[in-house]
Amino acid sequence: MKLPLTIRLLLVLCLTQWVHAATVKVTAVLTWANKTVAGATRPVILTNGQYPGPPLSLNQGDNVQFKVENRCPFNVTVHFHGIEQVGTPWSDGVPGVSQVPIQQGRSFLYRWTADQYGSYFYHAHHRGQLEDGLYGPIYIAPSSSKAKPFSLITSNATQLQAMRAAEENTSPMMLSDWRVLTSEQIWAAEEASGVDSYCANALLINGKGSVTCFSRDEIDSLTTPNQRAALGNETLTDIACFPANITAAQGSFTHNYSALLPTMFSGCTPSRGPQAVLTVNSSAHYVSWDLISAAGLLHLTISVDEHDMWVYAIDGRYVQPVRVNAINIPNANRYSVLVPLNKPAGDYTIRMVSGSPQQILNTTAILRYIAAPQLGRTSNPWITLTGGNATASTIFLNDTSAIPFPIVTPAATADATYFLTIGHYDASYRWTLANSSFGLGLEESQPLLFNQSSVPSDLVIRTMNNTWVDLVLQVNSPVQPAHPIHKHSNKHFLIGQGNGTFTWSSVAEAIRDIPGSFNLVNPPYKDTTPTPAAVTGATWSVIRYHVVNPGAFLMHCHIQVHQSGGMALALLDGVDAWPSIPANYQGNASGF
Ligand SMILES: *[C@@H]1O[C@H](CO)[C@@H](O)[C@H](O)[C@H]1NC(C)=O
Ligand SMILES: *[C@@H]1O[C@H](CO)[C@@H](O)[C@H](O)[C@H]1NC(C)=O
Ligand SMILES: *[C@@H]1O[C@H](CO)[C@@H](O)[C@H](O)[C@H]1NC(C)=O
Ligand SMILES: *[C@@H]1O[C@H](CO)[C@@H](O)[C@H](O)[C@H]1NC(C)=O
Ligand SMILES: *[C@@H]1O[C@H](CO)[C@@H](O)[C@H](O)[C@H]1NC(C)=O
Ligand SMILES: *[C@@H]1O[C@H](CO)[C@@H](O)[C@H](O)[C@H]1NC(C)=O
Ligand SMILES: *[C@@H]1O[C@H](CO)[C@@H](O)[C@H](O)[C@H]1NC(C)=O
Ligand SMILES: *[C@@H]1O[C@H](CO)[C@@H](O)[C@H](O)[C@H]1NC(C)=O
Ligand SMILES: *[C@@H]1O[C@H](CO)[C@@H](O)[C@H](O)[C@H]1NC(C)=O
Ligand SMILES: *[C@@H]1O[C@H](CO)[C@@H](O)[C@H](O)[C@H]1NC(C)=O
Ligand SMILES: *[C@@H]1O[C@H](CO)[C@@H](O)[C@H](O)[C@H]1NC(C)=O
Ligand SMILES: *[C@@H]1O[C@H](CO)[C@@H](O)[C@H](O)[C@H]1NC(C)=O
Ligand SMILES: [Cu+2]
Repeated sequence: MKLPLTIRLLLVLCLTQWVHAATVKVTAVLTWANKTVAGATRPVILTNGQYPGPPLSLNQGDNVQFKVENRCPFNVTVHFHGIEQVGTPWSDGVPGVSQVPIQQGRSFLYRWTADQYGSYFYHAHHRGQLEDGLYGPIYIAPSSSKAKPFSLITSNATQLQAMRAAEENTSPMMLSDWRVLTSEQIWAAEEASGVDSYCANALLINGKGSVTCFSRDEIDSLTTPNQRAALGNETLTDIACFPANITAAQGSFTHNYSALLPTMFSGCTPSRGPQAVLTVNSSAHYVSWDLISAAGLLHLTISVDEHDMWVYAIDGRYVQPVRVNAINIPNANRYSVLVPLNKPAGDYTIRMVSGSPQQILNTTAILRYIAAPQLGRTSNPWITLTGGNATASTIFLNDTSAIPFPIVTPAATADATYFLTIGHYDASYRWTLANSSFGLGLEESQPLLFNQSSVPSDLVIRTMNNTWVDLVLQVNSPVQPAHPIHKHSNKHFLIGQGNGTFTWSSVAEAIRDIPGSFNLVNPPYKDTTPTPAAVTGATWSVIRYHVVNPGAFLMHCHIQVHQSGGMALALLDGVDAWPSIPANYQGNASGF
C-alpha cells in the first residue's frame, strides 16, 4: 500500500549506470476531526483522513518528497523516526531545532533519502501531538545486495525461500496506547496540577482496541508485589493505575489534585471498538510483521498465543535472529519478526499488555489462519495481564543481548564524554536530561540549525565531525521508569549499563574497573535505547555514537509527557563542518 497521491518517478542516477533511484512524492493532508477510537469519541489528527496514518512504502535509495499540508487549527511538524537525514538536517521535523513550525493553512516539503532499509515511522514532533494520533508506518525494502540473516535460523532451502518471501510481503503492526483526553487537555492539567500524567485509557493494535474496566476485586488480585510496595497503603485506581498521589512515582513536589481531569488517573468507562484481525495463509509458512511502538506513555509487551517469533531486525536493521515468545517494546522501537505458521489452522489471540509498572492495561487482536477460521477459539497465552510469564517456558526477548547482523563495532575509545543526569526538574511534570529543562517554549525559538545560540547553552552539546562521543546517562532516585532515549540522525551503540551511580571520571576508567558491564564487541545499535528503570536505586547507561552528519539534532525521552516536560537536549553535531542551508529551507521557508 502507498500513501494516496503517491507518484513514483524512476530516475536513472549518473553515479553508476546500474544504480536506479526513484523519487517518491507523497502528500500528507493533516486535519483535526472527531473520531471514535476504542469506542470513545474525541478529536484526533487524521493523515489523509486516516488514523493511524497510512503506510509509506519505499525502496532503499529512494529520494522522498513528503509534503505536509497543515489543515489543523494549530502548528504542526512531522518527524521521520530513525531516518538518518544525512545531508538533509532541515528535513528532520523538530521545531526550534531544524525548522519553524508549520502554521495552520501552510504546507512544508520534507526531502530526504532512504539511505537505510527496514522499519521506521513518521510522527508528530510538535508539543504533545504524537498522542493525538499523528503517526504512520514507513517501510524501506532493502537493496538486493544486503545480506539477510535467515540462514542463521535454518539451512533448509524451502524454509529460507519462505522467509525471504515473508519479508518481501512484510506488513506493519502499529502498536500504541491511547487517552480519551487530547494532548493539550493533558498538558494544561499537568501545568495546573503539577502532576505527571502517567496513565492511559486503552492499548491499540493498528488503531483498534477497547477500553476494558476491571472490577475492584480483579484489580486487587492482579496488583503485583512490586506495585504493592510502591503503593504503600493505597490501591490501584479503577483504571488499574497508580493514583496521582504516589510519592514514589511523582517525587516530593507540591500538587493541586483538584485540577486533574476525570480519566487521567481514574474514572473508567468501558467502551468497545473493533478488534484487529491479522489473516495469514499457512502455505506461506511464515508471516513477517514490523512491530512499531507509537506509544506516548507505556512500554508494550506483546505475544502471539502458542506461536514463536523470530526477531530478525531491530530499529530497521538486521540482528542475528532470536526465537522468543514475548517482546517488551519501549516507546518508538521497532522489532521485525517472522512468525512460523506451523500450528493447527484456527484463531490465536495476540496479547498486548502494559510493560510499565504504574498501570495494568491490555488489548487483544486475532491471528487468523485463512483456511479454517475458528471464531472465538481459546488459545493458550504465553504472558499474563501484568506482562509476566504465563508458562514455565515463555521466552522473553533480551534486548541487550540481540547482536546486530552484520556486527558493527563502535570505536574503542571516545573523543568526548558528556555526563547527563535524568530526573524531575522542580516539579513532578517537569524533567531534565541534563542541566536545565528543554521546555515546550523552546519549540518556538529560532531553529538551532539556523542560529546555534537560540537555545540556552546548557541545553546544547557541540561536537566535531568524525569524532566519537560518549553520553553517560545517570538516572537518580526517586523511582523512575525506563526512559526510552531517542537520538535523532544516525544510530548509537549501547556500550554499557549498570545499577548505582556512575562514579568514574571517564568511560575508559569504568571499563577498566568493571569490564563485565560493557560490550564493545557486538553491542546493540539502535535509534532509541531505554535507560534501566530506577526502582530501588540509581541506574546508569553509556551510549557511544559517531558524528557523521553535521546539523542540529534533538535527543529526548520518547515518553511524550517527559519530552514535553523538558527531557531533551540538542546535539549540534559537526560544528566544524556545519552545513549551509539551501535557500528553500532558510528562515521560515517551506522547502519548495
Ligand atoms: C467534536 O464534537 C464536539 C461535540 O459535538 C464538538 O463540540 C467539537 O467541536 C468537535 N471537534 C472537532 C474537532 O470537530
Ligand atoms: C506557530 O508557528 C509560528 C511560526 O511558524 C509562530 O510564530 C507562532 O507563534 C506559532 N503559534 C503558536 C500558537 O504556537
Ligand atoms: C525443508 O522444509 C520443508 C517445508 O517445511 C519440508 O517439507 C522439508 O522436508 C524440509 N527439508 C529437509 C531436507 O528437511
Ligand atoms: C499506612 O497506614 C497505617 C495505618 O493507618 C499508618 O500507620 C502508616 O503510616 C501508613 N503508611 C504509609 C506509607 O502511609
Ligand atoms: C491518594 O489518592 C487516593 C485515590 O485518589 C485516595 O483514596 C487517597 O486518600 C489519597 N491519599 C492521600 C494520602 O491523600
Ligand atoms: C487548584 O485547582 C483548582 C481547579 O483548577 C483551582 O480552582 C484552584 O484555584 C487551584 N488551587 C490552587 C491553590 O492553585
Ligand atoms: C494460500 O496460499 C496458497 C499457495 O500460495 C494458495 O494456493 C491458496 O489459494 C491460498 N489460500 C487462500 C485461502 O488464499
Ligand atoms: C483484557 O483482558 C481481559 C481479561 O483477559 C479481557 O476480558 C479483555 O477483553 C481484554 N481487553 C481487550 C481490550 O482485549
Ligand atoms: C514463570 O517463570 C518462573 C521462573 O522460570 C517459574 O518459576 C514460574 O513457574 C513461571 N510461571 C508460570 C505460571 O509458569
Ligand atoms: C540480557 O543480556 C545481557 C547481555 O548479554 C546480560 O548481561 C543480561 O544478564 C541478560 N538479562 C537477562 C534478564 O537475562
Ligand atoms: C539492576 O538491579 C535490578 C533489580 O535490582 C536487576 O534486575 C538488574 O539485573 C540489575 N541490572 C544490572 C545491569 O546489573
Ligand atoms: C563528516 O564526517 C563523516 C565521517 O568521517 C564524513 O563521511 C562526512 O563527509 C563529513 N561531513 C562533512 C560535511 O565534512
Ligand atoms: Cu522519560
